[in-house]
Amino acid sequence: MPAYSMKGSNTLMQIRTVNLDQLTDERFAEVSKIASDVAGVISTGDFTEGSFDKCLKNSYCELSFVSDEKIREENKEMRQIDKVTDCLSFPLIEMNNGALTKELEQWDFEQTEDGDTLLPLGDILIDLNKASLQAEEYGHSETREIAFLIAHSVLHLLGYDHIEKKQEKVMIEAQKKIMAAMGLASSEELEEASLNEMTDHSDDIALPAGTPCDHCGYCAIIGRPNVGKSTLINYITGMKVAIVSHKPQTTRTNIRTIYNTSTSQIIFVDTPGVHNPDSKMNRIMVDKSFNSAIQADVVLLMADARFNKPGSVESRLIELCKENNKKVILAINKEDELKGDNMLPVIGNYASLYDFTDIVPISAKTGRNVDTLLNVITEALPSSPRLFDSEYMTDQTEREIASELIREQILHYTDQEVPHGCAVNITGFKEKSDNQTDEYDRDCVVIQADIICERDSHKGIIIGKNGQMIKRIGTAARKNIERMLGCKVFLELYVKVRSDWQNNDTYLREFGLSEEDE
Ligand SMILES: Nc1nc2c(ncn2[C@@H]2O[C@H](COP(=O)(O)OP(=O)(O)OP(=O)(O)O)[C@@H](O)[C@H]2O)c(=O)[nH]1
Ligand SMILES: [Mg+2]
Repeated sequence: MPAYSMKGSNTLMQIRTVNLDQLTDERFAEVSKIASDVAGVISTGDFTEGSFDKCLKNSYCELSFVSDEKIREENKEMRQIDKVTDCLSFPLIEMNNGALTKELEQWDFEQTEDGDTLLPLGDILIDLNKASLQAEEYGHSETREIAFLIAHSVLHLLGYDHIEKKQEKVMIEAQKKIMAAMGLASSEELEEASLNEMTDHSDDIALPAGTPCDHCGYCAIIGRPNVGKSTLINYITGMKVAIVSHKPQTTRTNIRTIYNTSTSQIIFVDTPGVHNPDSKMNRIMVDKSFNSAIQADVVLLMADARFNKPGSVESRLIELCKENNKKVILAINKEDELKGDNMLPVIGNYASLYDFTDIVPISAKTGRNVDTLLNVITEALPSSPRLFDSEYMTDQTEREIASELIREQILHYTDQEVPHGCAVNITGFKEKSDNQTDEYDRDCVVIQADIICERDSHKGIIIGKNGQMIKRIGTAARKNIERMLGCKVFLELYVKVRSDWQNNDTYLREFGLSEEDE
């Protein structure tokens, strides 16, 4: 028995279009018509499991046409890819290739004024400007490209994906069927070319630990919260090893990531931002930063170019380096935010404080000068055998990164003290595979996680009205975890209240935030 009852008029799935890109009325009507044609084909075709038919015919999604700027912003927020893209989908229902993977509940539905039940499937954003450029590039009509993108995005809402080859095939087939039913079929190569590409790291060269290196060692990145330490390591590794947010105190533990060239190896330690601790957890975080600086071969002190003078945190860190006689490189980050030659006074204000090995203005966000910084760090490291195999990218386990990717979405979607009072504890991480011979060939991973918060009121905010907030957090986190693991993920989130957990040794240990975890 389903956990819901629905009364509907059994019409067709609707794609409700929204004009956020100042399209003329005529243009908006034209593209809305394409959307409605796609909805018609999907509603009457065979793209969802039979038992979902009634739901599909009483469902809707919202499609907004947006500018380059808006889609870039959303792409960056949701997928950490700072690029204009053609379309983005934000599903609300847990599905796989048109079949529900979790039973629907009453709160998944909305009631209309007529007493009918409607199922919201999620939201889609499409950039028509990008679509036009792509149509030109692929040499087909703009209508075809727009129809393709709408169909592609709706399929995503229905649980189709192209992360794994097996899934990709199913999605391409569905996509082709829709285009053919609309009279817009074209060659297979075009379909495949239009699917988003995944980054491939497979061309890395294998350099085992123990082989001689001209320069090899540890570089601790320290600085106040929010200066961009994690952004820098993600840029350098080309991977999302550390979560980033515009809110301070994002990183809670030391994260090691490794940068290799054929003659060098830098083991970066991203550390929690140094601040005045107000709980046991925050004290532990600051101690982790200090300890990693003390133990490192070279310290990378990161400062924010927009504050042109060192503050108490920078002075305290410089003092620590002096006491321990450390080699320190100063990176002045966010130089993209400065106008003209305002960098020179900032450099001047720091240069007199310490005998820095070098001072390098950078932008961790755009990558400007990061290559120079890497050269300066490499030169400052001792000659030593390679300490880790070059394939080894980070000391974070998949489980730990998954937990951080969930916390990242809590930071993204909630405000004030809620995100800082939360921890995520992975309680289940089960890999499932049909292939008994290859342990890496997993079909999906089922993850259960507790979101721990400090108060009942916070729990209410995280769950949200009708569970909408936890659903958004879960969907966004699941997509990022799937990208990291390269397979389908089923994510179950539970919100629990543990007051004052940040001062409780047992909880800190359980959530991987105790002193002994180093
Ligand atoms: N404009 C600009 N913003 C940046 C740059 N580097 C990082 N940011 C932004 O600064 C914010 C903080 O970045 P993080 O990398 O999380 O900072 P962090 O130093 O690791 O912060 P904690 O983990 O809290 O210590 C994010 O919104 C980043 O997008 C940069 O070079 N330029
Ligand atoms: Mg950080």
